[in-house]
Amino acid sequence: MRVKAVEFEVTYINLREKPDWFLAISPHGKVPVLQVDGQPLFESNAIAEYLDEVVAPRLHPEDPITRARHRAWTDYVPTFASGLSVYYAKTAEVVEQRLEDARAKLGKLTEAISQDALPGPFFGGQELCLVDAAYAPFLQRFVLVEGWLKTGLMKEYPEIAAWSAALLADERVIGSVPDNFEKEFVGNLQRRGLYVADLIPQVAAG
Ligand SMILES: N[C@@H](CCC(=O)N[C@@H](CS)C(=O)NCC(=O)O)C(=O)O
Repeated sequence: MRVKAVEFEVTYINLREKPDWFLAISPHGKVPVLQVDGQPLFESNAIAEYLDEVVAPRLHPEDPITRARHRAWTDYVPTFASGLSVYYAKTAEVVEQRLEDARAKLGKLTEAISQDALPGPFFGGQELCLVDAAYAPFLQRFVLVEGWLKTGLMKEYPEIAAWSAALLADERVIGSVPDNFEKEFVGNLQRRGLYVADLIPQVAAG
């Protein structure tokens, strides 16, 4: 199930071996890139906003103030994600050292939810919105890693846990990654030699 009924083709890029054609269209050598009529669009938010403008249904709120606040919280994604680098630490000591910073970022996101998103279940209320789309990939990964690392962080922030649960149960979020997502993700954690990789049960590690 998709949010937007639009024809598209996906090409997954091996980021350890980027093809030349990809480097030619991606100004920072990063994914995602969306090719529209031969024009490459880059930066997730720019791509999401473009699609929201050209393909119904509109996910951004109608009210300009609400929309601006939604954009502002979407801008917070990179800071939020950097705070959860606790999950990508190489040793147990570094996990400990990064917990406080993670709490600061989770606390800030809880403020966002309390001020702009309640009663949920999604950030914009009953309907999925672009803020959900921006955070979902990060929450999807953090929830997986938390399941193995068990820092207890998600339990400390019930609003974020509830939002994550709503997103992770949504068919549109589930369908946003390929079937082998967890296996590929685990392989990536192992290749990077991260602390959490040693805690993953064999069956998940495949
Ligand atoms: N601000 C960019 C960030 C994109 C980004 O960091 N992509 C990562 C994967 S999630 C990537 O392509 N990394 C490859 C690299 O930096 O070599 C966006 O939101 O599109």
